[in-house]
Amino acid sequence: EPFALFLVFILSFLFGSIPFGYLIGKIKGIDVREHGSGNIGATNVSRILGKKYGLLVLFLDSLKGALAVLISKLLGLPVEYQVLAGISAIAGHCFSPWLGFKGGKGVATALGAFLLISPLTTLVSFFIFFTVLILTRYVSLSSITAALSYPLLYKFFEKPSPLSFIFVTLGALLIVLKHHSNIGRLLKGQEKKFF
Ligand code: NKO
Repeated sequence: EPFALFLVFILSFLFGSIPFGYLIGKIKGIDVREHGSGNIGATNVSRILGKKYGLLVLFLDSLKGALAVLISKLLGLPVEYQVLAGISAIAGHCFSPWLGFKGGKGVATALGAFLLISPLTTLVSFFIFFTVLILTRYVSLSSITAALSYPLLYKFFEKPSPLSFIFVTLGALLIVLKHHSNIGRLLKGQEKKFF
């Protein structure tokens, strides 16, 4: 039923839109959007409030992406719709209505969502993320590399339908586009290293 399906995507978007990084900053009396990179993601929360809080945000932002996909899995929806639910959660995180349709960059939410879509692909791209991070110390570059390689790895490991492949590619592109200010800083050599 198209209407029920529509509700699943709305619900996924709403899950994704919960800005955990912003909320945890608020609890600590800080608007994380006014410090560091200005992002609400795990990396910036870690910069501002410390590793413990960064990991908490990473966990919660991933969890909401995983929950969105889990719901569509439990409803027995086909993979294409599961991917769309994941993308809805990523979009909710990137364009949160609670933050004036601004938000994060979607990496942690994609990690949780895509872990349920393709554990193998996600594990490998997690490894790519860490390799780039160890080599360059730029979280943004690591995220961008993981996102750009994700569709290719997904195609290789899962042999997805053309539609699933297109949806996953769109999700990855959204993440890359959301890093536009990081890309500008990287090109100018002004991006901050994480450690
Ligand atoms: O503050 O602009 P900033 O430097 O913070 O932050 C840039 C950063 C924003 O993202 C985050 C979340 C960090 C998550 C770290 C764990 C990531 C492991 C990713 C592997 C899988 C990725 C899947 C992509 C699917 C398309 O970038």
